[in-house]
Amino acid sequence: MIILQNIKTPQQLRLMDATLLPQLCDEIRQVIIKTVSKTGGHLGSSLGAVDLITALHYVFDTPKDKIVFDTGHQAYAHKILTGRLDKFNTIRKKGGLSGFLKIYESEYDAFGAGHASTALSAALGMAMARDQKKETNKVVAVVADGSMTGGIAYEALQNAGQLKTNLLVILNDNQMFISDRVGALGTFLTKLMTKKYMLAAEDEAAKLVGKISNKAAKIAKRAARSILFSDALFGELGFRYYGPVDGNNVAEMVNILRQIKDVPGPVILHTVTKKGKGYAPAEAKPVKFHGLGIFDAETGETIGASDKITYTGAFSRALVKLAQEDESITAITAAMPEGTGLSAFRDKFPGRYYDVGIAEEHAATFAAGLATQGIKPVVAVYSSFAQRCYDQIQQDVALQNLPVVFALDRAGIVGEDGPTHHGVFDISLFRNIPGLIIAAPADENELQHMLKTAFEAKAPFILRYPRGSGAGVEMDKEMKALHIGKAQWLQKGKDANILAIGNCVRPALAAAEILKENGFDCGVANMRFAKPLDGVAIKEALAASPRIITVEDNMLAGGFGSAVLEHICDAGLKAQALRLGIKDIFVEHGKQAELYNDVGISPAKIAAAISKKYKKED
Ligand SMILES: Cc1ncc(C[n+]2csc(CCOP(=O)(O)OP(=O)(O)O)c2C)c(N)n1
Repeated sequence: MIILQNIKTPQQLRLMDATLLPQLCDEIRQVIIKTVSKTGGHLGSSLGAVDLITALHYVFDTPKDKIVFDTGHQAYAHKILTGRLDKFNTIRKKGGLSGFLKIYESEYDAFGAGHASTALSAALGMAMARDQKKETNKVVAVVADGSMTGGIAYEALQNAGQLKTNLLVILNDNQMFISDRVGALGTFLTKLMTKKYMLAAEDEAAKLVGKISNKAAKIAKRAARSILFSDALFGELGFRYYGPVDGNNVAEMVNILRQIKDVPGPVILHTVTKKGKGYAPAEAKPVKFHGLGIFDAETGETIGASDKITYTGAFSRALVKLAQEDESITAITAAMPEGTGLSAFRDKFPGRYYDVGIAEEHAATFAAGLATQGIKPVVAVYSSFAQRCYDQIQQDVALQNLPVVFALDRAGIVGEDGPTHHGVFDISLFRNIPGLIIAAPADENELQHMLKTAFEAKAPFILRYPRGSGAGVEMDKEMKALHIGKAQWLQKGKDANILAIGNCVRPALAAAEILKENGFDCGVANMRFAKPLDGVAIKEALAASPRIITVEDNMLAGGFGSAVLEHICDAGLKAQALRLGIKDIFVEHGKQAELYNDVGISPAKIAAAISKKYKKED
């Protein structure tokens, strides 16, 4: 770290001799590899963007000039170059740096993100604010090819074409999403990359005037490009297109950025980079190294992976099994075949599998369309990304009572990815939709039965389950459909009863054990369904004791506990109630278990809350 240790700010970077930039980029890469091997994180995208980010901070006057990173998972070099090198080893740890960008973490983080495809809109807003205030700073959006598949990116593009303000969009094309690239946009970008004759034509144009002056040559180059690409997609949308250029060549990036920095109006610079650049294991296996846990930096081997089946794995297996028996079952992912466990389905049933790109809203309505024709679609999506499709689920699916299954993985607190990724809103968000069923399994075995239930329900169905290992329970050989809206009593208590849902059932049981040791007889019901609720079980709980406790890994506002209270009120029942779940805060990042403990959903914390509320009243 000969050079990097002396760079505390981008201002210092800009004083450096440009010839040293390649070495600086190497040093940044070494820091990223070493750190992420110990913390886990988004490695491949960040390594690929090092040179591009270094060139941006070298050429632009940050933080006055604004750089908006889409999603933010590729921006580790940005953190390192903007005064956070010393804290970089805390990344993704509780109290440490976020794995994404946050406007309250640094003045250099112009805009926070975590969900894809927002950079163009945010950057355009900043550019228009600048114009309104008659300021002169530059605004740059850095968007990768995957994030360009999200609908909001096009909404922004067409708006930018209309507004015609100065805005530079770096389209960072690494030809990969998390998984292999999908979609027609990718084909279009590849076409641009392979149109070598365009570059040849540009050189010809430059040669014609090259001897006259450098400036003239540059203008000729630009003219050649804008003519050659004038009929391309971006040109039609009002953008001037430059590229493709080698985004992993920092010297070339500095040159081109200097050339186009002052070009007026909306500009797209198409950079081509390699995911995992500079780290052989990540270059060889870009899917594995997109985002991963700790690993051996020497070999790239993962360390300490659990051999218990995950909820995702249980879903994946159950789905393949069910699809073997029913060929109308069809699976849809929004660019996450590995994360959602659909890759096994894809490999087995390629004709019934769709990866629609980072387009959750489209995925939902596309599934609705399939369902109108008798297909049984399952949309496998992370809970947090499903937030994007409230309208589609409400209007296109539920209002028409179409039997689409939404498998919401990563429901609850997810851990290190933090507040952009916690799936703690879905019960509140979707519970108000008439006719929609919301189920949550207490373990991986129940998950497989619920998936069968979902396909047989003939109604819109949300199945939500958490990130990580299952409980390690035995898996039944046969899947059976459950009674929709029926809870399961695990034990009934005389002193109080916990009504728990999904991932909270086991901590609730453990809490009841702790209370029992203190002579407090607490029952537990696995409620299974947040909608429809089991009114009979609620009545039974209140018959045993007026004291009930609801436990959920969702926001308390409008969540499962609220549903129980609504039922109690509407049914004219009387109860003393305690609701445990996530209070009115955004949960930060950290280890899943420590965050659950922080929000009060751990056996000890649940037991303590119950003791506090009810024991004193005795
Ligand atoms: C709305 C939304 N859906 C899904 C994701 C999960 N996700 C994170 S990065 C990524 C791939 C992004 O691909 P690209 O923009 O090409 O960036 P790269 O990782 O290749 O650098 C996906 C699907 C997300 N962050 N946001």
